[in-house]
Amino acid sequence: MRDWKWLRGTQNLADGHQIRLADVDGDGKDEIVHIGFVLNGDGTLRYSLTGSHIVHGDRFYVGKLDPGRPGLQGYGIQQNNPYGVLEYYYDAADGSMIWQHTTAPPAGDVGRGNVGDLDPRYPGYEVWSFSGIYNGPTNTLIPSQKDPWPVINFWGDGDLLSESYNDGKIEEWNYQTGTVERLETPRNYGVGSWRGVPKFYGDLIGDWREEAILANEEYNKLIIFTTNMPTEHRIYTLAQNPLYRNSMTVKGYLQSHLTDYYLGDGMSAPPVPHIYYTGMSANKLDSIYNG
Ligand SMILES: [Ca+2]
Ligand SMILES: [Ca+2]
Ligand SMILES: [Ca+2]
Ligand SMILES: [Ca+2]
Repeated sequence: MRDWKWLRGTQNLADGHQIRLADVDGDGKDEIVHIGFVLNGDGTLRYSLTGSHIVHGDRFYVGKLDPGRPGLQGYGIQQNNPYGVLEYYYDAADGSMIWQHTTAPPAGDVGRGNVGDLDPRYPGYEVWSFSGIYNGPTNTLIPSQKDPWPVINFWGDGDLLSESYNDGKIEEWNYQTGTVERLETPRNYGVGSWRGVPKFYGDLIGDWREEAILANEEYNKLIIFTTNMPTEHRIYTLAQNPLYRNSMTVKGYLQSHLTDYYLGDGMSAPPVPHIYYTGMSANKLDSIYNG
């Protein structure tokens, strides 16, 4: 049974190539998040970024980007923005802008952007497109010799800093040298998807590190890359996190899955998610995670 249907009508609201499902106000109910507007769970408009000069773009992210700020934060990039906006960073609960990077209009197509904890010297996630690597919470430009290509955030090694999955390679930006190092080359073993990303990726097996799914050349086998690196960090499997799980299910341009707690250097233990299997009590789940 359908509860509601949303019609754009004459509303000037920006969409992109993907939606996200996120509980932006932390009340336990998900909102429907587009690149330029958010609908409440009952189909009413929660906020629009049109007044902040946000139009269409190819990538946006909503997650816990700033451990020092309440709630969730968002970051997005813009395509041919008539106001010259290249990228922007905002409070996901109400859409208030925290910062924007602009150029003299008309701006070109930024095309790619990504978020992740690249640099432990700056608390919170870094965000980057083609304007350099910025620490999101402080809007600080971080010196870099070579930036990682802004595609897919990937947790694959043992530390809490993000790698990226780019063009069939798993790479990590080294904050001490300011350059990109390659950890593994999955494309040597199988076929990924359009634009150099895996067929699918996510934390499907075991702990919190992510798996990349490819196919063999004959397309009759799945090839799964999982980590062989030990870690001292113990986190419940990411697929049990509501925001991350929602991220894995949406279609469109494949974009990074994010958690609703801060997963990065200096993080504190994430709270147990308020979900449990049918027929299992919340206390039982709590004992599995914390017992
Ligand atoms: Ca909500
Ligand atoms: Ca950081
Ligand atoms: Ca790492
Ligand atoms: Ca895993």
